Amino acid sequence: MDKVCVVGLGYVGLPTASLLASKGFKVHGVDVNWQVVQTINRGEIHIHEPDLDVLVKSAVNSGNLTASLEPAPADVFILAVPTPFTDGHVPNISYVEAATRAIASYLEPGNLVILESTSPVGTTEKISVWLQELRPDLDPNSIYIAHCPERVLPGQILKEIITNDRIVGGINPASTAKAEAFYQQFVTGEIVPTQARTAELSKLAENAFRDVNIAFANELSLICERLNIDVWELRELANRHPRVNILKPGPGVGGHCIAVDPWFIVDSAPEQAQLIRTARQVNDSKPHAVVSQVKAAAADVNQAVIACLGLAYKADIDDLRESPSVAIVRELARESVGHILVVEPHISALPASLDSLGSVQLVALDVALDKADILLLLVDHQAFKQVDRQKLQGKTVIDTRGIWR
Ligand code: SAJ
Repeated sequence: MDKVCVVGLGYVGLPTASLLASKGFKVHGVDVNWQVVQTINRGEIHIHEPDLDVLVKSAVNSGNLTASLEPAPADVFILAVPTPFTDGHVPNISYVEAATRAIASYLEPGNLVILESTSPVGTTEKISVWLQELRPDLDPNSIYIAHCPERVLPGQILKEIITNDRIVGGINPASTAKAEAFYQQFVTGEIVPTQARTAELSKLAENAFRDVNIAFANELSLICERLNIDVWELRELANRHPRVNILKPGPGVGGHCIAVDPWFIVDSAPEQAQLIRTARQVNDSKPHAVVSQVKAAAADVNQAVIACLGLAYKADIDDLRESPSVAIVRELARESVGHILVVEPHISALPASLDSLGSVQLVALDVALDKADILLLLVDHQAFKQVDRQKLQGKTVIDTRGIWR
């Protein structure tokens, strides 16, 4: 079986590495963070994802998964590093470049390099150019390079890595074929060949599609508030049409994908990407609209105690990245809107950005329900869905997820 080197052991790299190891591949994982490397080598994990702990433990115990700061020779190199954006929403592919530099000296003729990170159009071709500069001794046709964007949904990663269809786009037909053959060994979904640039835009388009549709729902929620109409009832009614499927409004769009990737399209085609840009702006403005709602409610109460339920960017996960809930709590605290309590069952300490404010307190759900004048529901966690509705009596409830109707 192929030897695989996975660079970047985060939400995509670690599940991929441990899954491959469990299928019998010899996998060497690489991360720039020494603590992450040590944790994995102990058979433990540094991120929360259902069943990942068991998989990593058995992968490490079997001897098929090792981790270190440095790459090692392999047949297949998978790059799964972050691709954030810088100020002004410009994509930052410096981690992809650093990962390419890190593996360059280990490459041998016949190796396959796969970029799984969500990337702006043209990034896979750049890897080819960088490698030609770094390894002039290698015949460029002897190294196969392809983009196979990850499409897994946090919370269901281990299932979706296997069952999702995969798009595989090489920088040339030989690279596409080689990457197809690799994924065929462990993916049960269909593997669909294309070119690298099309694969890159396809992934970006998927997340932009979702963002635009959520923006529509969020805009409707603002329209409904203005017209004093219940957006959740409206959505249910409209969705009875056989060709209408309005997504759910919420406090804004979070996570490291949907709130980020559409900007990569805007950056590469700014004049054409009007709707995609506007959708981003609509979704980014939603947290402020929620803060305004809370301020209006708090104005009627003396020294209001505001309980904010949920910090994660979506239900039943511990991931706070780009979370609109964190932004809302921060804005409420900075503007001293009231005394702020936070409930987040998936974390044991506040993130530094909230802790440093000094005025935000992490409390248990019961305490929040007991003390709050205003209950601000930000995440539809299971624990919040089960709240006894009697406990909401006499409080001002702002339910951004529509779970307590
Ligand atoms: N959200 C709403 N209303 C909805 C659906 C979602 O407000 O009706 C919000 C969520 O609360 C959250 C954000 O949108 O804040 C994003 O959540 P999500 O579940 O839509 O997506 P992610 O970011 O967890 O994962 C997405 C997925 N992409 C698509 O569904 C097109 C996943 O398949 C990708 O692999 C992932 O991005 C990624 O890594 O790119």
